[in-house]
Amino acid sequence: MALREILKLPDKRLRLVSEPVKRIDAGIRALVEDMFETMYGAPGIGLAGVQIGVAKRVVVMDLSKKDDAHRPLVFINPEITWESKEQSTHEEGCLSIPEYYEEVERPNEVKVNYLDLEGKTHEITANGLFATCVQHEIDHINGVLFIDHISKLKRDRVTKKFIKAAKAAKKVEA
Ligand code: K1U
Ligand code: ZN
Repeated sequence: MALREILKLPDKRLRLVSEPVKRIDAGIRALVEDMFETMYGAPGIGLAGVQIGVAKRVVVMDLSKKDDAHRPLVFINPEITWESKEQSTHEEGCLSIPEYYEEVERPNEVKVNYLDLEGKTHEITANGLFATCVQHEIDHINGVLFIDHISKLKRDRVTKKFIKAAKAAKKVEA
């Protein structure tokens, strides 16, 4: 298991469209372990492979409450098969855009088809925080960030802030 670096805005690799997983092998199982260690370490409630630089359609999540037992969830090749017409708004954050939170409107309920680590197909219905988080993570594997769902003014403002921070960090490195 390894704690991996989480890519931050404006890293262009966050805009890659991830490739489907063809075979669930030891490499995928090791990737999932690293993703859980990285997500719990951050801490966060979800993580997509692309956020640690692995553009494969793998997502992990854990929506359990702080002092409760972990409830790890793995989604391989997840696909939204249905979304409700009804929309709802929730505040979102992103480990690739640390300390920035904004309200995002999305379908209230979605059905998601995916494979588990054994290669078995599942279809789940998600609502509330589960629906918000799974849509946020599926966006990641399609190269979409939650700031793409907010106003251009807000998106430009946060993007500029992160470009400036990345330049300052590069200067310190040099
Ligand atoms: O994909 C990511 O960047 C992870 C992100 C998931 C997410 C959060 C909220 C709404 C939609 C998607 C995060 O986990 S941000 C951190 C966070 O929400 C959190 C951190 C510690 C405790 C509880 C929540
Ligand atoms: Zn995110």
